[in-house]
Amino acid sequence: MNSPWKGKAKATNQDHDDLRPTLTYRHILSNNLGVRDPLRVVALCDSDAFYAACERVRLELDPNVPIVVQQWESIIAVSYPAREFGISRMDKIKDAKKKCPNLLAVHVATYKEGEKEPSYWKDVDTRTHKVSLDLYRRESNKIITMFKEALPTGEVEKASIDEAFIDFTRPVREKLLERYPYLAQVPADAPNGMDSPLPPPSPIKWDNLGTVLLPEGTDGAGEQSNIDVDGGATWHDVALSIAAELMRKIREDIHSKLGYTTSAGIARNKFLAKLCASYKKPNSQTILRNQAIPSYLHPLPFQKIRFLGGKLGDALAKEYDVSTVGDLFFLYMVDEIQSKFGENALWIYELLRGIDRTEVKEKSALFKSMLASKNLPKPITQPLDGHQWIRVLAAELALRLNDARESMPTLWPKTIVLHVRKGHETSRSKQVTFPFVRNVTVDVIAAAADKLWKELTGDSKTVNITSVQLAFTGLEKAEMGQKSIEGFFATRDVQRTFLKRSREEDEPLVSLENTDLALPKSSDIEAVSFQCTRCRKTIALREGQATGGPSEVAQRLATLRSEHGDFHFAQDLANSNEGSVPVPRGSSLKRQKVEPKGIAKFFIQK
Ligand code: DCP
Ligand code: CA
Repeated sequence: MNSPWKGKAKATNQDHDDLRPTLTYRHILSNNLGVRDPLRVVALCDSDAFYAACERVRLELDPNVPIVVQQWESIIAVSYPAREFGISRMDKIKDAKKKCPNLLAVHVATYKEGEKEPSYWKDVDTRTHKVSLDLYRRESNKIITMFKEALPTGEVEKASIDEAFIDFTRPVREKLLERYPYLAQVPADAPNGMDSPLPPPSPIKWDNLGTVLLPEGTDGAGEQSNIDVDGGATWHDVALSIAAELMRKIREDIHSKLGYTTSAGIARNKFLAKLCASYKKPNSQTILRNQAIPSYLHPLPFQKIRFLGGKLGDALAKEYDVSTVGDLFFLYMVDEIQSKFGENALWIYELLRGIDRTEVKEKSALFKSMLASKNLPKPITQPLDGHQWIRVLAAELALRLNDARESMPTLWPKTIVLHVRKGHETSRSKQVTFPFVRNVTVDVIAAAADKLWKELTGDSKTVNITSVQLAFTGLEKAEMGQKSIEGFFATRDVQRTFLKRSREEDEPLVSLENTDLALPKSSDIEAVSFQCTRCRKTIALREGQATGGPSEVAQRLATLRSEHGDFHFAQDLANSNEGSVPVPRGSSLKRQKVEPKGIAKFFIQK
């Protein structure tokens, strides 16, 4: 295969040939608006001081009131008026109050033993209460719904509780063709038909569209003053300005309808949109024009960039004595690096140029599992004491499932999983098919979970459980073949029936879908290891564990199998809450066979 670096070795600072591509009628009329579309526009919209804003709106307070949200003794959100007193998340409540005596500190809502709903209790205690983020999830969903309703042809991807990526490419294209209908007609005298270049756009009025970052020419990034007209604009700049108009309108609507201010970054891809979203906060939006990309990126310390931080960043900084994106940019011209890392470093090469072809995509996986968990400051020692925590976790799952079913009435969990950690030992889990009932109440969930709890604790007189997690997995819109499920929900009383699978038995201790551990084969029973069909690793009993009678060995192997399942379970749950991590782009990138050393190890496609 030809090297993707070909021709790049002699690149210069001007090597940003993708920044001003020649646009043709074929581009503008294409219906295939993928990640390589030259008029692609993406925004990242983030809510300002989100939890503090949710509490301010709930309490109907004046936006100028300094307010922080606390969780036990820590501050987790600081409103902008409170920030003016120098208060930050790092402060202890006591110190924050010294900085601002009028500070309002609201403790997050909590679930309390014996209560079905979370609330704002007077005395909260981590030994008896569990944090509830339900208010913030609900408010977050309202904001996401507003994005989706305002942009029926856009794509919205929730990136965290208060951030979303929005792909404006299609809505912008529609507006572009509506405003400049002459773009939809290839002129009769166009020299190359569809492949003829578009005429230059009219100058753009940037005023009131946000902070526009300066193109090259000054030291690093700067702001473009509110110039009335911009003669050097490209069609991509026009696309950005249309997205900025739409974004501003949605942000204004969110503010007037829900009371939240937001900040957005608008650029040609997710990486850059995210990078400039916090350029100016609060209640602001920043536009990064393609011409400004090099001057914006180069002065940034590269280790601050999400994918270039951590161990990879440390290793690069140490080995090459570099600190900024610009340093790395020029370093990457060097043949040595190219031959050393080859294709595997291509994604860094592209990132340094502000290229990111990650899609904006709604994550349906968001609904695949729902987890309520509690790390216990005081471990459970009596098996019977587990019940109260199970009810607390069941209350949270009931609330969250019923909330989700408001917009998706047939949403149904296939399975309920109970996961406990015993002291510092490894954790265990049990799962069972979830009964199909119309009303998912705390009682129904707690009954299923209690049964799992009994199975996990067995006949033990005492236990040492330091963490309890209860999860719904396999959440999907239920289908009942011929019968209308809505009819079922509308007409029947609470009754137990089951989805396709009707066994309510102890299933393999592997929890999430896709977790596909090999079931024991007869030849495995006397074996001392098994191969996980998911990660393909051979998992073996340790020396000394493989002794004893066949049934003892089989029992230990079964325990090992279940613990390995727990490991995947924990990993899946963690991953289901995280955004995607970029991997080297292009399907042609191959796995390395030889275990690489030094920095090279960071460039393997996982
Ligand atoms: N959060 C948290 N613990 C943290 C960081 C954040 O509980 N260590 C919660 C509280 C925040 C919310 O997540 O309100 C969103 O996090 P952000 O980092 O976006 O911070 P804010 O929205 O509070 O402030 P900003 O205006 O800087 O975005
Ligand atoms: Ca935020």
